[in-house]
Amino acid sequence: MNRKIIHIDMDAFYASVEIRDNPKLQGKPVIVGGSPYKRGVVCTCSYEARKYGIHSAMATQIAVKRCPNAIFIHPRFEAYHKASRQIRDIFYEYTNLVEPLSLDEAYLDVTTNHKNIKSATLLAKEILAKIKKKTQLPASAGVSYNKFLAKIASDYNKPNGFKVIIPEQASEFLENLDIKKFYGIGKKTVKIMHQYNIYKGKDLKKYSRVQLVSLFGKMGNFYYDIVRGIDLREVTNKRERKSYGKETTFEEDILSKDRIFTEIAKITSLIAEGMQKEGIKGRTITLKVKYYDFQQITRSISLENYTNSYQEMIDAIILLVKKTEIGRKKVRLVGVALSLIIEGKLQAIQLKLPFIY
Ligand code: TTP
Ligand code: MG
Repeated sequence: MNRKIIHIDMDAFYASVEIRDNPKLQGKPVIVGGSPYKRGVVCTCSYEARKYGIHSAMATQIAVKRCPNAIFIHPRFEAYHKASRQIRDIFYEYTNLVEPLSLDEAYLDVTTNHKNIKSATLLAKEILAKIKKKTQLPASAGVSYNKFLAKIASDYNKPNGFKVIIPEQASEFLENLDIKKFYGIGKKTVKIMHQYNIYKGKDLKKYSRVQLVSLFGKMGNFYYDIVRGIDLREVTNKRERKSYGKETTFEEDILSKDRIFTEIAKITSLIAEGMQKEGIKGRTITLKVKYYDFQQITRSISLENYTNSYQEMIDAIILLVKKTEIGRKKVRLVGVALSLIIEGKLQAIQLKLPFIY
């Protein structure tokens, strides 16, 4: 059965967040990274800055030479993390099979999805619109039947890109694609391929599996497959997640048991909500308390069953609070975490569905 994979990648991510938060930067060459006068590097830059040949990981001293008018901004990671969480929350509205590759990109397997929508094109468009509405940030999407093609598709028309590659188009698309654009073929390999007259997919296709393995080792197998549109890697949400938790540091130290409990309840409710969205459950609940004098304690309890229910968590936490000095000693921080995490039941793929775009 053909899968339906969407790859979403935010455009000029850090720079777009900066431009959104300071509209005066709109249309200008914006560089997020180190200072242009020190030995720093470019994290990313706006598409306007890219016209000057500036790119990620370039020394800022070179960037400023290429574009003296560029506006340099120090990264604000908190803002990027916030946007990243927002887009992930949107992804989980559609499927549990979300595989983030970094803060700004993820694969989604929407073969079956929470909306019961068959068209992956429609879903991808809806996701892009939601991202725009929620974050006011630009993103690109690629839709295809495997990860490799979905990733290439999302990169194809950036920024604000959208591309679908259906199975019938894959062969021709890949034959005409520049080898440099093949995700997974690094710069050094491209150089070697050029020496063997491999510039496009169709040139790569002339080499047998045995030849490619003898040239590139194990990776030769991968190259042989991807140029034929074969990539069986699954979208996996099985990140090794050991715990799921949140904590709050109070603006001032608090003595009141009620006030502290209200904060604990808030955190717990966010944890329950987050875990339910991701379809994960935990069995051990830990309460962390840091007192005004920075003394820190943790109290844990293991439940009989795995849970992501707010009520079950809070019932256990009430017992844990009794084992602390909350109410008797001022508190500066509280945290709650669930560990022994398991994935919830992944949606079973039931039917042999036609590949509808
Ligand atoms: P990318 O998705 O590679 O780049 P981008 O989102 O800035 O631009 P686009 O996808 O439109 O080509 O990386 C996402 C963010 O990760 C990027 O905004 C900044 C950060 N990053 C670095 O800090 N250093 C790097 O070398 C790279 C590649 C990215
Ligand atoms: Mg990006």
